[in-house]
Amino acid sequence: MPFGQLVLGPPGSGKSTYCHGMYQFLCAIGRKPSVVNLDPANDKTVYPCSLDIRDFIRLEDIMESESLGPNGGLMYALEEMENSLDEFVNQVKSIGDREYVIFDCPGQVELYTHHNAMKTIFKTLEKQLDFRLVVVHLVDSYYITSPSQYISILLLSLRSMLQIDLPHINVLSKIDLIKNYGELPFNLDYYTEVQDLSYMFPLVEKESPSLLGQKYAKLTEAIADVVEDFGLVAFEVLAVEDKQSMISLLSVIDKATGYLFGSTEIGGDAVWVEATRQGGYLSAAVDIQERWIDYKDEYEKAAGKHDHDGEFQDSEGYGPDAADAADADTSQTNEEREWQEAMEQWEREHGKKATK
Ligand SMILES: Nc1nc2c(ncn2[C@@H]2O[C@H](COP(=O)(O)OP(=O)(O)OP(=O)(O)O)[C@@H](O)[C@H]2O)c(=O)[nH]1
Ligand SMILES: [Mg+2]
Repeated sequence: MPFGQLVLGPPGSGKSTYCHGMYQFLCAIGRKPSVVNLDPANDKTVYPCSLDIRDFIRLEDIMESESLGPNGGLMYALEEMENSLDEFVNQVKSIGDREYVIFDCPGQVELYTHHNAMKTIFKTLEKQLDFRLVVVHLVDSYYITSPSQYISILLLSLRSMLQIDLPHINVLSKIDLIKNYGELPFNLDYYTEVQDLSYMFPLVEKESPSLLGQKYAKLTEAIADVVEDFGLVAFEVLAVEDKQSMISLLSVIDKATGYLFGSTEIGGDAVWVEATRQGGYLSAAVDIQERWIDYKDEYEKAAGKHDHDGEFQDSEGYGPDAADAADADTSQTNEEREWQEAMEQWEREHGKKATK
């Protein structure tokens, strides 16, 4: 039974970067992933692409032939794909390593909130190819810096959960940048656990002092009530280059798909599976407020990283297939050492050998 991650989120939320990072990370732990580009606008795939929708349909061609703008063109392209689902299913079937597939999806939010094409495509993968799927919904953590935008992303996440109707993991991406945006009124856990939203209301009102703004504040409060009533939304945090954050996220994803509880692992990652089954890597998880805000610099100093003032260095490889071939040898050596240390720590904590 194949497993799949459907990577969704608004434009620029970090989907393609995540697909690349997750691909490298999975390679490093011994799983054999494939990546499928489902975004007809994504003409710069940074990861090794096992199937690229752009080989069949390209946004710029649709825009020209149908005289549509980028949004209309994308909807049209996805509807075309929905109309040729058999062809798509055959293409996915023909992927060599298709036991674990990461799908890089387009960024238009209407595709996840009310349009049916994506949902039909995902459900077909589930039904016809027996995929165990999980949605990884990325939202830029910048949005938590504004109270009303925070409520908006809660609604967006809830809408996507209800529309797509698959196991859903919401993620605040680019958390390494959050400290640069200034002080937050609450600890990070408040935002990730979606705690009592009534604390947010005075801040929303302060944000919009005009008369129209007050009505807007009331609307925002009503939306917050809806989100709280459902009680479904929560967030993980992610900085793609930070291994601990990838480890935590993959542990959550593996639980959601049931990968951890499968009878056999699908390829070479027995150590990972055994350790996460017993909570070994999660027990090493750090407090996110401390890690990303209060003691960010100390953590990074301890890890031997230089402060790039928030500049994202998209070059650190997780494994042998890292895109930056020049650094491949060094990053592989570092990775192996860190992996070895993590394994030894797990063995110490559990008082037994990890089986490989
Ligand atoms: N600091 C930081 N930057 C990131 C991270 N992830 C992605 N980025 C940056 O965010 C920008 C957008 O990333 P993409 O991966 O192209 O985002 P996307 O969601 O695929 O964008 P679209 O396909 O256009 O919707 C790039 O400049 C990335 O380098 C992260 O974890 N930390
Ligand atoms: Mg992209």
